[in-house]
Amino acid sequence: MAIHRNTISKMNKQFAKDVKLGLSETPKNLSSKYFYDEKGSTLFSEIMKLPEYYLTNAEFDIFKNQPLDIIQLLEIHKTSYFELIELGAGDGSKTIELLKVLEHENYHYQYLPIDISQKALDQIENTVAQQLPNKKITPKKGDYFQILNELKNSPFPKVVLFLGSNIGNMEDALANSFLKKLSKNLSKGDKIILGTDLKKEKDIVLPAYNDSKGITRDFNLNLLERINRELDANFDINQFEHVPEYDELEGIAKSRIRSKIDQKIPINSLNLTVSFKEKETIHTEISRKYDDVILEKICTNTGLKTIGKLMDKREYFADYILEKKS
Ligand code: AVJ
Repeated sequence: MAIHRNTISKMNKQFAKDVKLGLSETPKNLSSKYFYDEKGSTLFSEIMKLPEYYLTNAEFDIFKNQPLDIIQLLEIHKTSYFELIELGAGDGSKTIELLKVLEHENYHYQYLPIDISQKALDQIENTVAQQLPNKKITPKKGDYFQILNELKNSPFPKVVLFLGSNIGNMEDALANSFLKKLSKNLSKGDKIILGTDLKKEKDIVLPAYNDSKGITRDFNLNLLERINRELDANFDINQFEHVPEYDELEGIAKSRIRSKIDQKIPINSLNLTVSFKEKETIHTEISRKYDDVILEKICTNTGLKTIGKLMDKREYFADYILEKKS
């Protein structure tokens, strides 16, 4: 038991630090990167299947219906070998549609999904084993940039996939520095496929973050439950609510957790008691929605230029093809 507790406390040092800081600031905040523990990852899989969460289907549509257009925009030749690197591949269901066509068309490439979660990598290996039994893939477990840095030494052209509008969780300035770092790990001519959810009416966006089954609510409030589990706290999630909003003009969906009452919550592992006023909120997530102007803005001084854009038929979602020009 002691060993068990020790291992856990070691793993959660950064989490503990970030929770302590975030809940001491005004306004209170917690990073959306902490959504994805085991329970959160399961809830996110359920979100992706919800009718209101149009993002996954829209991007799947692009990969299912326009793989040849994607390949054409990537300017890759059947004779030359390339590396297809995916950052945070999830279950790989979109990418597999591209892989199927690359296989069928006899392209020469290696598929390298990168994830910090071994479970995610196992899932991709299974998907590929089932749908393309002859394709050997090269999963890499670890930090995106650490692995990209290792891969930088290979002499082959690269295509990096960063799908699902995962970039949308970053403020624009952070997205810009993320793309700068990514670009530094690439060579001239390399490509990126960047999945982005597009700006659109509130009637479509907001329900994606406020589904009728309440899965997104559970996903958001799981952050408090995670603090209970990992930091020995006492949040009663019935005394908190999920508050999503979408500002159409700004194009950012925001999620907060709001206290229903005045309350004080002890977080024992942090030696901290957090006070909430009635209606006080914790900021937990932003989901940026893009257009060409914002995309260009986050590409500023990255050396990356848009050379193509593919959208689903409803034009809800776009996969931008970026090229490293300098
Ligand atoms: C995985 C970051 C793309 O922001 O749409 C889903 C996460 N949050 N429902 C998103 C999420 C609430 C999702 N991303």
